[in-house]
Amino acid sequence: MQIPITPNDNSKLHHNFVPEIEAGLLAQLPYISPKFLYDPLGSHLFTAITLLPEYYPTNTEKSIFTEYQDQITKAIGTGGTLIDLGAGNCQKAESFFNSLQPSNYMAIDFSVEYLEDALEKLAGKYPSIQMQCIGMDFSKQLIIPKSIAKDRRTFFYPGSSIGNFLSSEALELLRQIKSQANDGGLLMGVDLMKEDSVLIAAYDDPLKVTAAFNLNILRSINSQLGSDFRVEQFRHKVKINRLENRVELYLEALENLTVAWPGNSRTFEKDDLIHTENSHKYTIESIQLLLNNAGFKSTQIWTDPKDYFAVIYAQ
Ligand code: AVJ
Repeated sequence: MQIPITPNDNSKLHHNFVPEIEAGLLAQLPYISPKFLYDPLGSHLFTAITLLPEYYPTNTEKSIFTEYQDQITKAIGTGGTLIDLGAGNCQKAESFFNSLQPSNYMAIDFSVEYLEDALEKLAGKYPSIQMQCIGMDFSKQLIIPKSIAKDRRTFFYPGSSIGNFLSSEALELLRQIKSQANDGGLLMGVDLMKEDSVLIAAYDDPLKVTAAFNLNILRSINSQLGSDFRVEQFRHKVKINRLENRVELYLEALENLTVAWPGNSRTFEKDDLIHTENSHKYTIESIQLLLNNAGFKSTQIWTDPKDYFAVIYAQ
């Protein structure tokens, strides 16, 4: 059987991330971009996070998708191209295939190896949908290749991944989505601000899956940079930043240490922090304002009974 995946010249990332990683490690307040969390092991650890009962975003979003599937489908309409931003294992998009019946499905992710496996399985299951996958770091710029159908595009951005961005970056990404949607729109999941105890349980879970996910970024960096980070010299740390409306993830040095890589090194003292992720939490008002500023004219919003999470269709 022929599997209708159209390989794309862009389907592999050839980008050199060394300068970007180095700049973060040498900064006064060191940081690593959260996109490096998603190496092959990290992608699997993230999938494990989504299965944790404490990690409410995934199960709450799913319950909203299920409860309001008809309304969501009606808002979007059938056919057209479905563009999945951060597709991962493509499961969320698949749950809309039967109702939305897209003609084309384009899966985009930073972690392309994981994506290719997922898409190959999917293509066999839905022979009537044209499928493409592409490895892209759309945190820098979102460019839909010319080869992708010019018809109505629905961008699918679930899971509140928008939360990784500062509001200026989120605004820029949403503008780029709006300008490439043609007369389509954006179906997005957004995590809402809530009490500390729920956030802490979700980001510092008792099984320590999130700790493993966060610590694995050091191995991911070792393979990108050729550095010699030792995972056992760090611990996972979570802070709630109420001023900036976000959960912050860090790796804290457990002892004084030096990390070296070709051409450079960095010394850390005990208790020094490496910032690895921001997960911004919105209110209905703040996300609506952001979408309006990005050029979206109308929004439809669905939430769960506890107002933990919102699903939004914006046009
Ligand atoms: C994939 C960015 C939405 O912020 O909740 C989960 C990543 N980090 N646990 C989030 C994450 C720690 C997740 N996003």
